[in-house]
This record gives sequence, C-alpha cells and structure tokens, in this order.
Amino acid sequence: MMNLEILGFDEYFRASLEAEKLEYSSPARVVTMSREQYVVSCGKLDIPAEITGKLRFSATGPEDIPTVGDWVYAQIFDQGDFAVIHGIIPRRNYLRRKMAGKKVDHQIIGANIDTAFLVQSLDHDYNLRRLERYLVAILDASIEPVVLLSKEDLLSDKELAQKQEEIRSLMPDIDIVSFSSLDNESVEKVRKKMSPGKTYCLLGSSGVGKTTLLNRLTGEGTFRTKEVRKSDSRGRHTTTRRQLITLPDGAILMDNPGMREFANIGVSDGIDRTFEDISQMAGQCRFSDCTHTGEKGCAILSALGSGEISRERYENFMKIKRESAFHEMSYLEKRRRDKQFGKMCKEIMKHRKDKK
Ligand SMILES: Nc1nc2c(ncn2[C@@H]2O[C@H](COP(=O)(O)OP(=O)(O)OP(=O)(O)O)[C@@H](O)[C@H]2O)c(=O)[nH]1
Ligand SMILES: [Mg+2]
Ligand SMILES: [Zn+2]
Repeated sequence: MMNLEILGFDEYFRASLEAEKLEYSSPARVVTMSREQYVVSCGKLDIPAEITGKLRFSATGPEDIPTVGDWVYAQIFDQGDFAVIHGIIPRRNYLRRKMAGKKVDHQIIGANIDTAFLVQSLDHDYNLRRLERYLVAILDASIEPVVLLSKEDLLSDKELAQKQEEIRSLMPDIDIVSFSSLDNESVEKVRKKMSPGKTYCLLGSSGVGKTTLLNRLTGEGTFRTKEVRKSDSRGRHTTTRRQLITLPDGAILMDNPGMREFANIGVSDGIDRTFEDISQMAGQCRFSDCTHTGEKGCAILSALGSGEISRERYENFMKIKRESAFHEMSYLEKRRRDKQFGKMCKEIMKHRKDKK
C-alpha cells in the first residue's frame, strides 16, 4: 500500500474498498485520460487502461465515468502492460462546470482534489467576476481554494496591492499568493502551499501560466507552454489534456487545459459562501421567497440603496442566481426525456386518473 499513499491514497478511500472487487483488481489512480484512453498508476508504473463496457453503458451521466484524480478498481494484466478499470472508488469530491455552448451537459474537471489553485494572470486576464465564478464552483465542491496571481512581474507593487485588496473585499479569508514564474524565489511561495501526498489542481484561462508554473515546480521544462497573442494576451490552449504530476517533494499537481468559459451549475452551498454577506441579508427580507428585484422590505435592495453593497456585486449575485435556476430547470427537462423517468411520470399520472 505504501506506493498508493504516495499518490494520495488514505483512510477515506480505504474505508470504502469492497473486498469482493479486490479479488480481481487493485486500487489505482487515474493520472490522465483522453477520450476513452486512460493511464492509471499504482505508484510505480504508469499503465495504459480502458474502462469496461459495463461501466460505460451503465453510466447515466459524466459523474459515472472515471476522471483524472479518481481512484479506481484496476485489473492489471501482463505485469503492467495494460489494465481494465472496473469501477470508481467513492470520491472525496469532484469539480465540474457547465460545458461551453451546450445547454445541459457539464464536464467533470477532476476528482479527489485537496486544494484548487485558481490562477489569474495580472495582465488582461485578470477579471474579478470570473474569479468569483471559479470560487463558487470550488466551494460548491467542498474544495479549499487558493488564489494564485501569476505574472506579477508585469505589475507595480501598488497595482498588485490594489488587486489583492479587491479580491479580499470579495472573500476576506481567501488565501492569495502572487508570483512570477520568471522569479525562482516567488515560485517558492507557491511550493510552500503544498504538502506531500496532497492533490492540487491548476485552474484558469488559457495562457495564464499554469504549465510554466508546473515546469518551475518540477524543475524541468518537460511540459509544453506557448507564447500568448500580444493583442489580447490570450493563450491558444497549449495544454490539451488534464494530467496528474507528482512533484519532486511529493505533492501531486493536476494541470488542466485553459478554460475559455467557466459557468456554474447547481450552485447552492457555494453561492452562499462567496456572497456570504448578501446571502445573510436575504434572511432579513420581509418575504421568505423574496426575489430581491422590487419587493417591499427587501434587505438586499435597501443595502444596495444605502451603498452597503455595490451595484456591480448585486448584479453579479443576481446573475449567478439566475444561471443556477436555469441549469436546474434544464436538468429537470433532461430527466423528463430520460425513458425510465418518463415512464415513471406516466405511471404516476395514470394512477391519479384512475383515482378520479
Ligand atoms: N511575464 C510573464 N510571463 C509568463 C509568466 N508565466 C508564464 N508566462 C508566459 O505566458 C505564456 C503562457 O504560459 P503557459 O504556461 O503555456 O499557460 P497555460 O496556463 O498553461 O495555458 P494553457 O495550457 O493553454 O491553458 C508563456 O509564453 C509563458 O512564457 C510569468 O510569470 N511572467
Ligand atoms: Mg498549459
Ligand atoms: Zn430581498
């Protein structure tokens, strides 16, 4: 088991292992995947793997398919030439987002993450509203967020302090680390946030310097990075697949392709923490179902009126709320199209008619 612990295996996962499955398989961690091709590791070797047909066809959503960071039951053949994945060992958590351009579908970004590094670069990428969206998703998944402000070499100390202040006014307790990958000493600030056997994930737009940081942390230039377009400082999705990399000092880091868009789904718990002050005010509205749009006795509108919360922050709060309601609705719509669910609905309706 020693090797598994190096990869982050702990009591939490051990406690839910099923003895029967261990007769033909052993725990392994998904280190990368691309379409249906997986690579798993049990600490020593990286083994190419596939999931069983049963696992694929019984999946009712993206949650049921193994993702990077997952612990799985892997049956290993030929001393590690190949493996078959039979199932997912229950996750500690997983991070997901709404898929760009699609109505209902969402994507699982990674599983079993201890800390999410939310990377924004201090150039054109910096955007407080986007940061807020990431924060909601991270908190919603019960993952600890740390904000990494990259490319600090591009800003004056004064500008930097102001940006940090902005973020703190959003979430007073948030851990913020600014750094520049051009400066070894500042990269150490990031390294200090990491412990052996814990899993960290790099999130943020393309071109913010996620892979450059990873290369500094590994001390090798192994992973591909690319010049961003000067005009808008956007990268061109240099990293194309997620992967877990074990750093020399034992922390496990997940690099991700940059995300152009990060939309929230099913935000409930997360929204309350990112907008803690506004959410608390909602409890003081006269009506419990207050929509905060024009009701008498609305505590949020009155705080807006007095300047206690800014218009911008109010609007962002309302936007995230609307989106969340919309996604929950489309999820229901999808469920209705699902055969079993549809059948059940029909039966319930028939039963009601019979009673009349
Ligand atoms: N000035 C400056 N440039 C940086 C810094 N870190 C990274 N860069 C540059 O930013 C560009 C993009 O870096 P990447 O590491 O490829 O960005 P990424 O976030 O991995 O991008 P994707 O893989 O597309 O998601 C490269 O040209 C880097 O040299 C930094 O600290 N300061
Ligand atoms: Mg990259
Ligand atoms: Zn209200």
